[in-house]
Amino acid sequence: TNPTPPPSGWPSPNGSQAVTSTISVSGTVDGGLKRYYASGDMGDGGQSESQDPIFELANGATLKNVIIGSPGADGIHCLGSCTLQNVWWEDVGEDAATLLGSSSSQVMTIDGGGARSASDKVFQHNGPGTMIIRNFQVENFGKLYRACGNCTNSYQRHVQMSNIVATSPGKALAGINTNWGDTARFSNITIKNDSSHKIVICEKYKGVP
Ligand code: ADA
Ligand code: CA
Ligand code: CA
Ligand code: CA
Repeated sequence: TNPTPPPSGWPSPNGSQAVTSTISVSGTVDGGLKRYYASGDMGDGGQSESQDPIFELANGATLKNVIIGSPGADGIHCLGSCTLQNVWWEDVGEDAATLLGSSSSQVMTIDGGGARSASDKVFQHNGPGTMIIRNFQVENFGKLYRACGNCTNSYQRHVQMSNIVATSPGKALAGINTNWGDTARFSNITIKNDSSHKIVICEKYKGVP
């Protein structure tokens, strides 16, 4: 096969919009590469777990061409299957995006875009199902993906990553709970500027409900 290389270079925003309450998305929404950032009491983008998402996607929704600025609060939530296409996080907040929902057949697809400055997690998988991350770049991060280690539903979760460029500093591409049957698949992974080999591909955890 001849994989599509991930996009390189960060987009410059077409203007900025302060978001003071979560924007609900259903169907397909094109953000026009505007920068959206949290304002008011949404959250400061630190590590507090009580922050609001900037966007919340209904099952079946697609959000494309969006830049999440700073503060990023709790990023983007998906309530079921969803697609994030060409979405960029300039300074990841508590995390960048979360898959919630309750169907084992749901799929969240992140295609294109990138994330930087994530103190901890970028993509957080709390519901069951599969997260697909492709054509994506990440730099200065904790984990690119984490299957929830303490969610009360001990779901099986799956992740597939392809065409990823991860630039140091970073800790791990994926963290999964092998006791719950989680799986992770990787293809075409490029690690950059990591001469002391600190970035781990997959960390295996024991999930505790
Ligand atoms: C942490 C926390 C989880 C969940 C998650 C999230 O991993 O332990 O319970 O809150 O963050 O959704 O951000
Ligand atoms: Ca969290
Ligand atoms: Ca950050
Ligand atoms: Ca979160």
